[in-house]
Amino acid sequence: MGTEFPDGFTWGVATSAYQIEGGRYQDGKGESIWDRFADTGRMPSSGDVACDHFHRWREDIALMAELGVTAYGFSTAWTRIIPDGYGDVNQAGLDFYGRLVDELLRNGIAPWLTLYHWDLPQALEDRGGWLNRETVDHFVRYADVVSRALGDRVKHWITHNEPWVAAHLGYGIGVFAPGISDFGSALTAGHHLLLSHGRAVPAIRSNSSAAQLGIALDCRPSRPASDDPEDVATNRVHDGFRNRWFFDPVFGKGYPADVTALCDERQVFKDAGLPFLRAGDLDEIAEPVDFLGLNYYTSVEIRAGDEDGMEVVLPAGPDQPAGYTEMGWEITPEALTSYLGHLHSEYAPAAIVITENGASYSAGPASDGVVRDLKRIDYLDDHIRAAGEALDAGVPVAGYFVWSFLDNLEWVTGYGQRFGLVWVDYATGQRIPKESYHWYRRVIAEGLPDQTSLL
Ligand code: IFM
Repeated sequence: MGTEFPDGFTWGVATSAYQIEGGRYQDGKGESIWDRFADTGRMPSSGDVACDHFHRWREDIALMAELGVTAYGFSTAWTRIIPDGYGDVNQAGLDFYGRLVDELLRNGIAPWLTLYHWDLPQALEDRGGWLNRETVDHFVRYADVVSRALGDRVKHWITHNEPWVAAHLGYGIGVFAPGISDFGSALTAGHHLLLSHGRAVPAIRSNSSAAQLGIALDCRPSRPASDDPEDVATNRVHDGFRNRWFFDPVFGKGYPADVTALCDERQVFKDAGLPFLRAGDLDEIAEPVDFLGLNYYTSVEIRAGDEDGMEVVLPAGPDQPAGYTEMGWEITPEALTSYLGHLHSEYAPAAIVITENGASYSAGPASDGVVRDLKRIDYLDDHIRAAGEALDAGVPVAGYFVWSFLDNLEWVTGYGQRFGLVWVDYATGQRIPKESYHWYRRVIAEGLPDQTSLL
């Protein structure tokens, strides 16, 4: 017998603005670092049109309603609302999200609004981006503007999605926008992202007193390749840089001492310690939240000599060995169960919501038009079961969002990686619900079947 998910459990789907909206030049939208990254040839395709959700949002919400989700996780594009990140507010941008939220509510779907899914206004990047502490103030103002406008209707807010990615891929190794490669910069950007989270929480609360607030942290649970003390030590370092560096300060533990010691040892900032850290910052970052958002896809095995936390498993396309998705990510649902248990015992968040989980498989429409994405169903089934096991063991898992609702722009890997429950024909914009969509609809309506075995 599988887990019974309680009444009130949140079943959702998620997307992000740059990955689906398109509408780049519409209604006064400003330029983001991802627009610039695409324009300068740093990625194979741009999000200029993407899924054209900017025009097709009613159709998309109708598909969500049919799916039966109780929540939709999406992000607002800062540049639609404040085109330069500072300065004038663009009412047309706010109105777009206002219409979206109203339509969701009309369909009984709770909007879960993420303020930042990596698309920093380019005008702020020109002033130093997340390396400039002033960006924190601009973000808090943006949070205030959005929550003033939508806080009467939006009751679930996420400040940042995956700050590790924004900091390390964007400023540490430069494979993501804005394309800066400097380890110290990644730590600086990460700190300012976290500080802006902590400061935005009270700003949002003051505009939306009944709101539930959180942050969505990505993770790479890791295990040592062997009992060899060097593998064990390297694994600890990996976990420190990749996971604890973000989870610890959000939950009041500050930056992990073993990792800051390593930064000193490696002279990341010469002898300056952590120069971005000011008195009071850690208290602000630890502002209490109502839930922890967890984005989980995979876990990794670490051995001595591996990069200590900066691992980026590059996609290798559709010819992956069994046990891997097309992103080249190993399928490890058991690590989701154990990591949820670890988060519960280590940090005791009031609730944990799995804000992203899903798999990239390129299966498309067969000659009969049906998209038989059975591997995705298997992946989702395994992971929902894994979340259920944690719930059974007493972890307060309160919701689960599939990444993603639609196939969309998978950042620097372009449109080839498809995570959606709904197939998107990028030439025409046509949407085709995949078999996984129909399967998820039954899970939401009836619960998990005792066993799903498709492959
Ligand atoms: O598509 C991304 C999303 O933007 C953030 N989390 C991981 C997803 C899959 O790579």
